[in-house]
Amino acid sequence: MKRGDSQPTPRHYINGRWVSGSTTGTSINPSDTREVVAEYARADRNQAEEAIRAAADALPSWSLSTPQRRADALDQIGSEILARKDELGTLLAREEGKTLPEAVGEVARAGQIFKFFAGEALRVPGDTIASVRPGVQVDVTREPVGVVGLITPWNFPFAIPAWKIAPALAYGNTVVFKPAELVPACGWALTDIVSRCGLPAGVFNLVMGSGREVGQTLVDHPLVNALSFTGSVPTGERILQAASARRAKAQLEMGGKNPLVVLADADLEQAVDCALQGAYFSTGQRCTASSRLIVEAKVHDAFVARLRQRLVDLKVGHALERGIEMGPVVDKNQLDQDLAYIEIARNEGAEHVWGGERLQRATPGHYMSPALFLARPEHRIAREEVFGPVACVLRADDYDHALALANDTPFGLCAGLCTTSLKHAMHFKRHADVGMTMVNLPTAGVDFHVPFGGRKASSHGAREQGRYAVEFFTTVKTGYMLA
Ligand code: TXE
Repeated sequence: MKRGDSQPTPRHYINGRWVSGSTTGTSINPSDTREVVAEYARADRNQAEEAIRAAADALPSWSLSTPQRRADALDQIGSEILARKDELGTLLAREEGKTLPEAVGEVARAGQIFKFFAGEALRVPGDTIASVRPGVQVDVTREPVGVVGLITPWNFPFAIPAWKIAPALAYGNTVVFKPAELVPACGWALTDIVSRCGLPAGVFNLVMGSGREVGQTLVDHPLVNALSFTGSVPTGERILQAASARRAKAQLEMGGKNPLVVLADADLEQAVDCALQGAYFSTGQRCTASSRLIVEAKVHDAFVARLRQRLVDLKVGHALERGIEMGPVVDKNQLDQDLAYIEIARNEGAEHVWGGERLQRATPGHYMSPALFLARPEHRIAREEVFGPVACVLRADDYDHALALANDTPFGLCAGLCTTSLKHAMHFKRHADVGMTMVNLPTAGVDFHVPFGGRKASSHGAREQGRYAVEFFTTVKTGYMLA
């Protein structure tokens, strides 16, 4: 296997030092599987425990650090990420396979998140409230929740770690960060930047390796006070059970089967654009992807014809190639999963419109064409998260039927609506059973300074991002004093 041009050799970062792993692993470029992106250290249980103890030892002092110190550190991290966004974006595109513009955009967002939480570190909220008893003063203050374990997926290897690490540090917690195994170089590059912002040893630790060994050690360890996880539903459920059993705080962001409703009065070009971006960009590997396109009967055929044409024209290829609109699938396992769902859809009688085939390109990679089916609500392709460039269209009789279909899912992350009707837009915003709604916008692509999260099987615990992140990363104390 050939090596990448500037191949990093990621090591763990434990107690302020870079350390080798008990074993090593490789991450591979999904656009060109001959290319090793990184040979990285893999931790065992002992190293994970070492990182947890370092974070626990650093907690008493860091939890009392001044907001100014935390703000300065986060601001410095954000500045460096933003200054290096093209270089880091290239690394991300090589390791995860999203297109270069998507990758640079994600890195920039990570930088903005650190800048945002630099500000929030200076605005830790609290209350003073009049007591019901004479002469008594009451205040409500927030303290760090403690040692936090951050377990992240491969699909946003800069942005998701950023939106967990930044608030964790802003509110005075210490961190053990475990990135997904497919993207160690991105986790390491972020840690490299964090390691140079003046944090005391042990405040921030990186351990790479398997979910089963390293991740599970974080989940089970009594010194880890809180766990913030993004990933699949089965793993999230296991983490929740284990965390609840030992009363650790848990925040979970998991899957989605997000609807985009297109009403007959919508601007059709805009609706097709929303569907294309929401369902297929980032190769459909987003928890906010619109994988169910619910279209009112009157415009159903016209919508399908236009979307099909856009899919025929969509340029799929090497993530670093100029003009490419959709990169490869992240790895062979995910590609197999995507192709298996194409088979399931065909076998269950969904009508194939376009795509869903393996593609050959100049470099050997995990390429597939974007897939579109016409489905019925009971089809698995309309109910289960595929996590690839695969979407289905469901026909709706009218708005009420479309809303019912939109809510007919175990998930509840986000929901989109394309319409020119203010009445329907307002109704949908209120009645879609999700954490985020988008009107005349793609379901994927959200702001960095407002809450992110869902309902039902999609999420558990306090919201991430924006001012609401304070809920998870702090714990409240009520103080009474006789004046
Ligand atoms: O997810 P996992 P994977 C879906 C998507 C994908 C599938 C599997 O369908 O095909 O999940 O992806 C860590 N204790 N999504 O395997 O297993 C793991 O190492 C503690 C959708 O990547 O959930 C990684 O760091 N940690 C989703 C993280 O959990 C454990 C995004 C996520 O891995 C662990 C990602 C354990 N026992 C995948 N087991 C979305 N909707 O955003 C694993 N991990």
